[in-house]
Amino acid sequence: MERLAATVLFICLFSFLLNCGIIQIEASPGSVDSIPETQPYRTSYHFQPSHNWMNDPNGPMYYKGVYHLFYQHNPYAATFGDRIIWAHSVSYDLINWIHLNNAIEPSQPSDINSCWSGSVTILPGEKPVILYTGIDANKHQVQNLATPKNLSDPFLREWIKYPHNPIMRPPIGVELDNFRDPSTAWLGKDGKWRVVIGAQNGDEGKVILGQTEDFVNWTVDANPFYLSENTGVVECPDFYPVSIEGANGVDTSEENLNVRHVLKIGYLRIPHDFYFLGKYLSDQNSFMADTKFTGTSLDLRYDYGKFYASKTFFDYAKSRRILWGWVNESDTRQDDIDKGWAGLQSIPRQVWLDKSGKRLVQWPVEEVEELRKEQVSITGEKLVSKSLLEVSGITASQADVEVLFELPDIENAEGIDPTKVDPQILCSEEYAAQSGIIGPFGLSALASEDQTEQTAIFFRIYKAPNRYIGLMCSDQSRSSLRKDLDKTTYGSFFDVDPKTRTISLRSLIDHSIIESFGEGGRVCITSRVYPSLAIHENAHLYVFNNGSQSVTVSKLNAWSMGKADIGHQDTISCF
Ligand code: DQQ
Repeated sequence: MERLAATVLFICLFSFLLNCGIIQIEASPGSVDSIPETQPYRTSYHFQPSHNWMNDPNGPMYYKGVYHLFYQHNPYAATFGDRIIWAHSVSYDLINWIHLNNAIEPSQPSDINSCWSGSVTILPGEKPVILYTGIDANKHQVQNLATPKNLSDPFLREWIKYPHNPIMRPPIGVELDNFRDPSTAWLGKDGKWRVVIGAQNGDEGKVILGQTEDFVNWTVDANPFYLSENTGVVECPDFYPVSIEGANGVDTSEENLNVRHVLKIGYLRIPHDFYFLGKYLSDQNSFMADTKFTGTSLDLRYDYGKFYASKTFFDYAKSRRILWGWVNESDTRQDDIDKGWAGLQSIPRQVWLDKSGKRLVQWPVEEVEELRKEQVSITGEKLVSKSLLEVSGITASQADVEVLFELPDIENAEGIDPTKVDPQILCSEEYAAQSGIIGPFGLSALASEDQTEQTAIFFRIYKAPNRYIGLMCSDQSRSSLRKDLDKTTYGSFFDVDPKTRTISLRSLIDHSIIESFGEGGRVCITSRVYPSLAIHENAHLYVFNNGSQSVTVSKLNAWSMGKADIGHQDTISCF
């Protein structure tokens, strides 16, 4: 009897310590040293939970000195499921994270079948509120409200649901099971708060406007704030102002002549995040976008690779707007089950309006540079045709690389009509190993020594009618010897200034993800890759030029990256 009691006590204590992360039976996510061979794709400085499924970032905010990230999580499996919850982590620097207890789980009739995406709004007096989508008992999508239990806890560990949820239901003209993902609210001059919500009616994608004075009583406008034909449902809309000058961000409620507005939408059918710049006409509750959605490569995207269901927030501590995006896997469902996890968050990016006023610029938050360790540099190195130069002396599987290429006389560039070609198709036809005139040149990352595996992030330069354009590609076609992977090659065009004749590239490499920022962050491409040879110390990094004209590496700096602390469990919540 005594032995049984002792065993029970031991099991209880063991599971308590395990749950609280005081003892761990698997290596914490992370360092080059700690990643076991069986987990070569686990990242070292990209946010992810210790195990199981993660998708959209939810409700990011800065509150009392602490950054908060909630996210869509299936705590029971490495695949999406029918009981999705809001997991919750906090950070002092956006890079090292503490995992807290789950913030919101199904419990009310209005969210009993899942707690889907939503946002945080910080109300006057520093009072955060969460709006999220509940999948109710009838599998209909409704919007719910939750508030913190204790505002003096900067970690906001506990959230209380409004007892009379839901606070919004689909209006006429919106399908009952396609009304989701409330945005952060902004305050109008009339004293009313407004949010946008994604929706669908048949083939139409809609963004619906909700208005309130108290966050409890809402009117939902059946007239869409934005409408697109033949697209299907809009997911995770985001609506915010950007300054017309400079990189500083502004509060979501800012509305004056110094700002323009961004409407971002995701389409489930074409899972990319598209954005429109335009003018917000607050008195008419409408948005005049500069461009229309065309379903072609002309549409602006945050990222031309894997990056979806993103969300921004205004970080008033540093006057910047920060963007998070979900970076999905490119391997199979069975791989995810075998790995025991799926899904990453991008490195948070500062986002602002480009000087041209025609697109946004994104750049990894400065805090990530704290992880930079050993540095190697190359300056003034001419890459003649068919050059391959190794960047050695750093951990190529976990690195940050910045490079500036100097172009030859671009008069010699090949001609192209960018309106007649899809850059993504061009990237897969004119892939990295093909020879052009100016380019392909760029980085070959997560490469094996014999180059049989490599992910090339590269450029080609073209002469278009009346201007010069660059093509930026991320070529996954040779990223792995494994066959069962999505190896889609991504790409986009951008304008090249014939006066500067330089092209910049920064890539954040982290075992199975490469986030690349071309032209100072004007073109971004994120790739997931799963090399079988180029892992850990067998991964190499090169600069290359396969164009017939030489290009010069005028400056390259590369750093080994340290491991972020992302496996840390909040212990206070265990006691
Ligand atoms: N993911 C959530 C939805 C959202 C979708 C469900 C986007 O709220 O529309 O996990 O990835």
